Amino acid sequence: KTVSVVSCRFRGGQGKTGVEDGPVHLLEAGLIDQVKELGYEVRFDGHQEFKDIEEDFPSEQDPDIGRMRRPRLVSKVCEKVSQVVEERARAGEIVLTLGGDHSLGMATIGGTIEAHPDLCVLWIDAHADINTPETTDLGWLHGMPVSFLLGLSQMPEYAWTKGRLHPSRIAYIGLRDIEAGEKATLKKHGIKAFSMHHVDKFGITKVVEMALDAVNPGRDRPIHLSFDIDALDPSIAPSTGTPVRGGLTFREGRYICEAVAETGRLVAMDMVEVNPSLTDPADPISAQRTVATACALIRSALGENLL
Ligand code: DIR
Ligand code: MN
Ligand code: MN
Ligand code: MN
Repeated sequence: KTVSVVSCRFRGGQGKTGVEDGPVHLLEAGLIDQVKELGYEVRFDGHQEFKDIEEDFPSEQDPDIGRMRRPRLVSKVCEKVSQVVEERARAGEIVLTLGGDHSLGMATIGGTIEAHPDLCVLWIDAHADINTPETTDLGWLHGMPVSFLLGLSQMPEYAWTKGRLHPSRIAYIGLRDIEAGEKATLKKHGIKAFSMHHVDKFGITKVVEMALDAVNPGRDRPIHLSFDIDALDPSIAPSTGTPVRGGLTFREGRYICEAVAETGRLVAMDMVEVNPSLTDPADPISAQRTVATACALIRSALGENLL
């Protein structure tokens, strides 16, 4: 089995510098060898190239649309990434996308679902990322990818998005910072969302089981695992753009990934929002710890520790 690494050094969906270096640090930490060690073939043909798009859409050529910031840049990059992910998923490879910010989620899941139409999604995050151009407060696209995947957001600049994901095919785990407009959208569409309150109440084992029962009751559907590192508690993953205290423990994070591996249905994974430049001066190894945590989650989803 081949794991296809799609490295996206992209930060245009949010406001902080450094998240584009996430993939570089994950690779420098030895991620490819770690994946090979698990018995996979690894395909990695270098970082995805966004230079042309970045030159075509510098900020002066990419004014806000309503509240949306850098809307054309994000759209063009995501359209390109989506094509790459689709092609690799069609080739039967497990597509591992390294971000970069979570606006990439519209690209990766949008691409995977073309190859696997019965796809279901687990979105692991402190945030729901389901704002629409109307509900967004800050305007950054990393808070909106799910609304495009579900077809709730439509605009000419995003005509390539197909909105093929049905709301019953996505479940969240780890939420703890949701805006009022997002909450209304989750309710309206009956989307299964497990917050940290549910993790405390039921335990991670039960929460993962309930999430999979909702989106994948027969455990026969292909699974896309979209992992925002900020789902984890900042004590284990501090180097990220929008940390929120009270997150998943290291074991809870790994348990989610292991449970997905156990199904044998993982077809794609995203590891996003690792920003090694955001380090606590009092904690010099914070970036290293965040990167090591991200690598461990990826290995878990690929079956490490399954006997
Ligand atoms: C906020 C923050 N809900 C937004 N979202 C973040 O910008 O829409 N997502 N940080 O990862
Ligand atoms: Mn996110
Ligand atoms: Mn997040
Ligand atoms: Mn984000």
